[in-house]
Amino acid sequence: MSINYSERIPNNVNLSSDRALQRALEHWQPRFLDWWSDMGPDGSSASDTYLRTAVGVNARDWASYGYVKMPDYRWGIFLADPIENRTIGFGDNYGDPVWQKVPGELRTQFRRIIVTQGDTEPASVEQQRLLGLTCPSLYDLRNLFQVNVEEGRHLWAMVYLLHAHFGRDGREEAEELLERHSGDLDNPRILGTFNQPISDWLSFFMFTYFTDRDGKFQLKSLAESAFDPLSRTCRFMLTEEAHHMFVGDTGLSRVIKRTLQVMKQMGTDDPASIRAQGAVDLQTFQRYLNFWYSSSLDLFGAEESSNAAFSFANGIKGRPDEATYGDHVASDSILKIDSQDGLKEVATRNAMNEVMRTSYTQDCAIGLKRWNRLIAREKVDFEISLPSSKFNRNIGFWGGITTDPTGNEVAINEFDKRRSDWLPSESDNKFISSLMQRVVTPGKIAAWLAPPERGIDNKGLDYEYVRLR
Ligand code: BYC
Ligand code: FE
Ligand code: FE
Repeated sequence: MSINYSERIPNNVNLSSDRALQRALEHWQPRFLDWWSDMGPDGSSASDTYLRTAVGVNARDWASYGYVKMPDYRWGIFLADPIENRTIGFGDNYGDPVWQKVPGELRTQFRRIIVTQGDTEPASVEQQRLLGLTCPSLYDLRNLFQVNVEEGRHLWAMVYLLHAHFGRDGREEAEELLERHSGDLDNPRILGTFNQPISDWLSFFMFTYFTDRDGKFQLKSLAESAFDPLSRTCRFMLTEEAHHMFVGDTGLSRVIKRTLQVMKQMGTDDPASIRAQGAVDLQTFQRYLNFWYSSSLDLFGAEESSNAAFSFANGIKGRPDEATYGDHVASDSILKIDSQDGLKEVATRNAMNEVMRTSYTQDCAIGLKRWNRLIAREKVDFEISLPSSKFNRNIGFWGGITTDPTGNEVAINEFDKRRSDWLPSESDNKFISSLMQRVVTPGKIAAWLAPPERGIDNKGLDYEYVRLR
């Protein structure tokens, strides 16, 4: 299905055939642009950025590259092609045809989940608003901007569903998505992690590695939905999402590579000496990882959740890669989950958040394996690890319980004493901030991370990915 770019709102949903919907979205569009100009990447609007824009929804040739001023980016509404005769893949309605409309009795729950998904997208743009001012290279700046415009488009995707399927309530929710703001004390974003500041690029890479990966898993589970327009929307979003995690994965690899170079040159593993050379010591890296990973684990919700059971039973949200499971109804099995009172038996449907969190953890571990190979190759005695899923949690069985990174419970005063060994401290933040010097000469790269292995779209590393104005 091709994308119509002659319209004000590019789309492949035949928007012009529904005048009321088209008008409603054209009414929302200037508000979105105002929000982008107030809350989007700071000081970026006049610069030409080498961006990819979606031009189709096929796996091959779906994007084209070119210089774009971000306010002119063609945000639009793109759904993956329908799958013929698609049937519901899980829950009480397993095997029935999928729905093109939201069943009346499920409206509230669908709306809530679409709003929650939609809320994270502009939140992340707000969190990353100032990073351009301290970019380590033009290559990295371009990647930041690419992520930002695509998160903006993901907001469009959810706003389309709200407008097209939820009437007046949906339109109101779409307005509110532009009114809540990350970190706003009176009107914050819905989920915890999206109110955390991302004020340096180490945090940005951690966020795109760990938090965008939550996005991957949530989108995969919504791609299973019985509500077909939601499924098709999320399937296309996943195409864009892969690059966000690539930015995190390669960004963190480059930080480690640079640290290892410095350690080798200086013949030291002393954090202070490594810092003195302007690189990130592995201990600090581990603390940032502990923070962003544990915060992202909370995004899956509680281990035992009646919301999750309802969503699964009613076809709202399946498991990522549902087809790989044997039992798609999951109505008479249990899962044993570690709680403070020992192993707790939870009905599988109520444990769906935990099922997803477990697959997420396995996916997170893949990058660490690679990073640890880099470290081992240099004969450095250090292993980066994911902390226990009990560590530093705010949601679920372990919310508010103090443990060490291996998951052993410790008293609160012990936690407070050891906190700066386990989580980024003020002085860590200060040090990392001190590394954040803006580098915008084509081909040059800040000293705290290694250059990328290759450029974007077969362009060289010295390509002028952003023409700053
Ligand atoms: N912070 O029954 P429970 C992305 C609330 S990332 C604050 O376990 P449920 C992206 C919960 O809302 C993907 N509150 O909840 C990444 C509930 O509140 P109420 C985003 C939290 O519903 C990077 C209560 O606690 N997409 O796309 O089973 C850049 C009880 O919890 C949190 C989605 O999340 C938290 N962390 O699960 C850009 C998909 N966790 O109802 C973008 C849509 C839980 O009692 N959302 N609560 O007031 C969902 O599927 C579900 O809402 C959740 C929560 C999985 C998030
Ligand atoms: Fe997104
Ligand atoms: Fe993303």
